[in-house]
Amino acid sequence: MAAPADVTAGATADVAARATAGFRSRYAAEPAGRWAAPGRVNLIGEHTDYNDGYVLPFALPLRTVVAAATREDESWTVCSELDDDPVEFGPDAADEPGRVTGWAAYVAGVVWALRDAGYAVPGARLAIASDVPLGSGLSSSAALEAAVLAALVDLGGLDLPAEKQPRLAQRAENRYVGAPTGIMDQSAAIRCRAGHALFLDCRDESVEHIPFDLDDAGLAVLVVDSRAPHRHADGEYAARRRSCERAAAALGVPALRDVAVADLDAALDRLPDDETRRRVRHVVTEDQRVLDTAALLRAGRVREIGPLLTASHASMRDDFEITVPEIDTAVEAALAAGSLGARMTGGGFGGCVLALVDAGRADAVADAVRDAYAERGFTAPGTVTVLPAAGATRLG
Ligand code: GAF
Repeated sequence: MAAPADVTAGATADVAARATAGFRSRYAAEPAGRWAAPGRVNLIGEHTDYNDGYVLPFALPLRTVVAAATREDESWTVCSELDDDPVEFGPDAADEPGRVTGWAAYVAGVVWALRDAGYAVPGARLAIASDVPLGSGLSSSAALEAAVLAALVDLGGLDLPAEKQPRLAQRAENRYVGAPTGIMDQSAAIRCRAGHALFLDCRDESVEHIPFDLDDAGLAVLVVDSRAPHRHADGEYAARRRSCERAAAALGVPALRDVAVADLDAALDRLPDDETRRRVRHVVTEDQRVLDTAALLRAGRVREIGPLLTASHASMRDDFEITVPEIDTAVEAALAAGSLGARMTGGGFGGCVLALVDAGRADAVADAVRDAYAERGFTAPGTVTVLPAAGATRLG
């Protein structure tokens, strides 16, 4: 990410042109269309999705674009601007989770999930270009899944409405790729609306698009890419999930979402060890912070959500233990420089921080984070301001 610039304008045009150029040069043909899906930041609600709880992400103006066209035979070829070698697979590899690996697994996973659900997926050629940074916790994988899914659904004329697509894309990631993620990222990539945050109930997948008008409030969201190397992120994520599921079983509830904040102390008393108690406290209080944040946004009181964001960070740092020194440094520096609130966003162990700032302070806050990084000897962070953008769409 570059420097705090506003990436809202122009990003999609560029990346779409790159996807089209990639298609033409690889396949010597014109694509039938181009489909885009965004990365996301999560305003609040971390590790609540797989506990059947609440999340409040919004889509980024950074997108992945797939240029695609059908082919006669039942096979799929996919190329990416980040890889010189295209990947080709047929129904055998598509039907066996894990056979296609690396970045193309997300594409094969979508084909697998569609076929597994009984859809007649058309054979296709696809070319991918993306502005969503990889490995920064901004959900580049869900953006890829959502863009490929939108393309195949359209090209095949498949009857799969947008509200049913996130679960299918999540299955691709869980079952084909093998990552035990929840449903937040795919929902954000598919169901977000420009200018709104997506309030999602991860149990019944109902959504509310809540206006999140930063300009109107004189505010900006600064996203800081911590550039921290992901340390054991996959294993630690899976361990957190297992710990939550064990705790729910011990408490005799279907999921931690079913523990009310008012009953939290009594629930904690019934858990076997301090670590599990802290994991549960994070999830239960985080769900409540999402509800409180959503209520403030509905009331147009955007400025007041800052303390909830900061409390969410403390909970992730102290109770869920998913932050790293670079991330904590960025949050502390952003707060010291006058942010209204700041927190890590995404699964943790690296990734990005978001800070809610007065629009005129974005540069100063970004500078303060860079200075704090330099003092600690960390690799310089990336910074960018963002506005809530739209979910997956076919481009004109
Ligand atoms: C990752 C996962 F993919 C999401 O499902 C969610 O659990 C998130 O981490 C943490 O809130 O992005």
